[in-house]
Amino acid sequence: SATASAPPIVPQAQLESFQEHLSKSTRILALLGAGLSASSGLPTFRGAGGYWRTHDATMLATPEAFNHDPGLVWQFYSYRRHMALRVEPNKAHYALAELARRKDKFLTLSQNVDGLSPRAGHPIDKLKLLHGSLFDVKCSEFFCDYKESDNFIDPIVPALELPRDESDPTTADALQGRELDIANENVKLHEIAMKDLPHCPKCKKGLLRPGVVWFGEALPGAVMDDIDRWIDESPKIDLMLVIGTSARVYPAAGYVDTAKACGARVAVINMDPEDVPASGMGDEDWFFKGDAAQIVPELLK
Ligand code: BV8
Repeated sequence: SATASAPPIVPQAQLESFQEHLSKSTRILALLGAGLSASSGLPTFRGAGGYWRTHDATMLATPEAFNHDPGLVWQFYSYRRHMALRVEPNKAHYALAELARRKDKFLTLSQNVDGLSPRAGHPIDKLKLLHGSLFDVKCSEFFCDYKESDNFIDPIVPALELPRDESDPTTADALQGRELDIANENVKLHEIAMKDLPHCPKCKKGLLRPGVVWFGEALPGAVMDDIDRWIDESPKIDLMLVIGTSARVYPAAGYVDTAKACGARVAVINMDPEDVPASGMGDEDWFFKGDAAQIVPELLK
């Protein structure tokens, strides 16, 4: 009996018009966000149960939070390192890596720090990690230049071992009745003695910190310069892919406007049409609603 054919992941007419443009594109820019990794099992920042809601990540992903309570911030990052190490890249990560191998003038800008694009074999010369990586660590002392990449030790120090049930130590219920209010300097989570936190092997003095860009910190200058040089080369960008991101965090989100100013056509892939802010969007050429892990491989076939 004929199997009931599943409804197409992407409406045929939209797919054809996109693929027609893709085949002729000579310079493509992609901006990736947490929605790309959602299907791999990593909660997005603001999705249900995502980090923002439970951790108030905007409070934790800051230099102030780290200076005030490095043990708490390290628990947040150690938990995310643990989660990211336990999941796999999905078909969309692989499809983007494949496109990068196929198209000479293609550049992926990822806001994600989860390490899944590198693990999918994305050519690193065509992948810019705008916000760093959970698996980079560096010395937090301004005078020390110690940096380490691909640190996959989990937990990075024994004191950061997760509770037996691997529950996230900093979610709202884990804090039941405990104040987690950094701004008002209230009680901390269970104490981790400073001496048990990761320290810099070079200067011996400083605490190591996650090699990510916190709110209020500048994105790596060299990365931004590389991107600007690439954008200024000819031919101009003619296609911009905005995948699984609410495009609310700047300056990363600004690249969408830059591509549009170059005359690029814009394809947005997002689970929630309402979530992509009007600014910089709303007049995209294609909006593909649904799971990036399903849609992106279809589009890039
Ligand atoms: C800077 C690393 C200046 C850390 C991150 C007001 C006050 C304070 C600051 C600001 C302000 N206004 C603007 C700013 C600047 C600030 C900013 O933009 N804030 C926002 C919140 C307004 N930006 C900064 O601070 C930047 N630095 O400006 O420095 C400066 C300059 C010179 C010198 C000194 C200083 C630094 C920003 C980098 C912050 N670090 N990450 C960490 O991860 O812990 S940002 C972090 O959040 C992520 O990296 C990501 O970029 C962002 C979350 O965004 P998304 O990835 O889009 O995730 P989100 O959950 O929001 O959305 C998921 C989307 O996927 C949704 O649309 C959803 O519908 C969709 N989706 C879900 N499931 C699926 C799906 N789509 C498809 N398929 C699915 N299955």
